[in-house]
Amino acid sequence: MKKQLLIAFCLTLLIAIPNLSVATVGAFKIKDAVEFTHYHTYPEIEQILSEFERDYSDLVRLFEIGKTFEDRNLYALEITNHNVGSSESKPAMLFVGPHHGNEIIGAEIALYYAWYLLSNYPTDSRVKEIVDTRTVYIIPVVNPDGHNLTLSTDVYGRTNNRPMDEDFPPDGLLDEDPPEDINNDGKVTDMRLWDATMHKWIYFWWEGIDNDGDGLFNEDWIGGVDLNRNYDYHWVPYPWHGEHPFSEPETAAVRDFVMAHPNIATGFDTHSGAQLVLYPWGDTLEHSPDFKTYKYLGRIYGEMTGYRDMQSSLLYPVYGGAEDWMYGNQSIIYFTNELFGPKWQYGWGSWNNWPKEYPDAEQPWEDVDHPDFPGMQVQVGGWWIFRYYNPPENEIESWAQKNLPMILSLAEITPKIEITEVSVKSLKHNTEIRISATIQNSGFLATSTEQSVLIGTAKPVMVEFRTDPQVELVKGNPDTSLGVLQGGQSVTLDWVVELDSPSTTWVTISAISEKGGTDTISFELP
Ligand SMILES: [Ca+2]
Ligand SMILES: [Ca+2]
Ligand SMILES: [Ca+2]
Ligand SMILES: [Ca+2]
Ligand SMILES: [Zn+2]
Repeated sequence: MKKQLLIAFCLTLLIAIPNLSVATVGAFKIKDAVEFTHYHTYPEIEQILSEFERDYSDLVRLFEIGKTFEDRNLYALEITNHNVGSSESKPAMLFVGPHHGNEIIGAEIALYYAWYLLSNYPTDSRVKEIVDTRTVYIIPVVNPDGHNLTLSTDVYGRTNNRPMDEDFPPDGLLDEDPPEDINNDGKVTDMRLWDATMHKWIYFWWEGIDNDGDGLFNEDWIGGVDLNRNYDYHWVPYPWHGEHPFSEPETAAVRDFVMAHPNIATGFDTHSGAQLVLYPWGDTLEHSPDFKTYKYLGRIYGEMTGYRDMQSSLLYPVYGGAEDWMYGNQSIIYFTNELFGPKWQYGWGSWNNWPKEYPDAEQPWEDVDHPDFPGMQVQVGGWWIFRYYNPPENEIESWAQKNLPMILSLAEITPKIEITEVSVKSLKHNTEIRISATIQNSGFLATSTEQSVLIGTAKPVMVEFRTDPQVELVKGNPDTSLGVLQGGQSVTLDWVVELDSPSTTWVTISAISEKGGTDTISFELP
């Protein structure tokens, strides 16, 4: 007669249901240390990052991940509670700040996100859950050289600062004619010249002089490689895309960091100049293999932010962009927000109406003495391009708050592997024991993207069963592949072990997922 249920125990872990409702974040706490009332210079950003590392040592590690062309440090901030599991054993979310140096609002939102997680950790259960069970990586600025150029000169520092001849045909001179702030009002705007014979204004896109005397104005700016065209996914060879994929130190640093952290399951990238939630593909109008997921999440994130959601390529095609590489190559569910600017709801025409929302986007025209046009009437004014990409300083915080629910959600929706239930039953004479374990993906996303399955890089969820080498495994495998686990899906596995005689031995069961993290349970038998 079999004795049944000699011992049985059951572990039921709390399954966190990802918060996908259109809810705002909780009440904001009194801020300490960081004020979001001005645009931080890169040295100030570096200072804040090191203060985070100093003040929150249990939760933060700061990595230097490379150097820019001008030798500035590039950083990745890691946030997770190291006391409840290593950062590598948890599913991760990646925040990527500005590739385009003029879109500096993205750097503020990076800081805001980090500050929000750290300062609210002790008191906010939602933040605590994220920081305990997920790893968040934040690269605050991909293009600090352009960020610095923009903040210090108001020249639109979109590209990186590697000198490049942008004349067509090339004139052999590098960066010889950037725009200048002729009237010293701190703003680089547009310029116009009065044509007395035709009785009309001749307009120039930018304020500046013809530095090299070639008859062209502002035709070769500082730098020239658009970092968001330098990734190795459907890269195409234009001069401003770099010499080859990852030719630039900034993108190479991002690549190396991402490839060294395969636990990254979701990502959020910042751009500006519109108000949009974008998702892959960027280079084609075709739908991606994960389109359904993107569309579903995009709608929710569009509601959360108030931005329009759409596939990236509907804005304009981007070849060699970060988004396509992160998703297409690294299998990260990756969104890009255009954080601030004319609402795309009205198409490109909305650029003309933007000064109605932000009057300083259009500056009054003002006479200047222009060295290239002596005795002629020249005015500077018109579009102040900075305001088409970045909100006034007193609105930085509100634009951060607008984006935060989506950013928090992206950390919460990762796959998450958990061993939710274990039972142990004695089958006969205390020597044959059956062990069952239920492995669940308690996250919203599947453990692999459809794209990674398609290109053959998807890693199956593996379950390892380990026990004393003396113990014979009579049923079940030491290593079991579960393939892909969809969000919420669970699988129960059985093993039967035979002991020589009733004795105590140990069992360790681990469930391992590249993007869903690792869970391990150890216990003793019988
Ligand atoms: Ca040139
Ligand atoms: Ca140039
Ligand atoms: Ca000016
Ligand atoms: Ca020139
Ligand atoms: Zn951009």
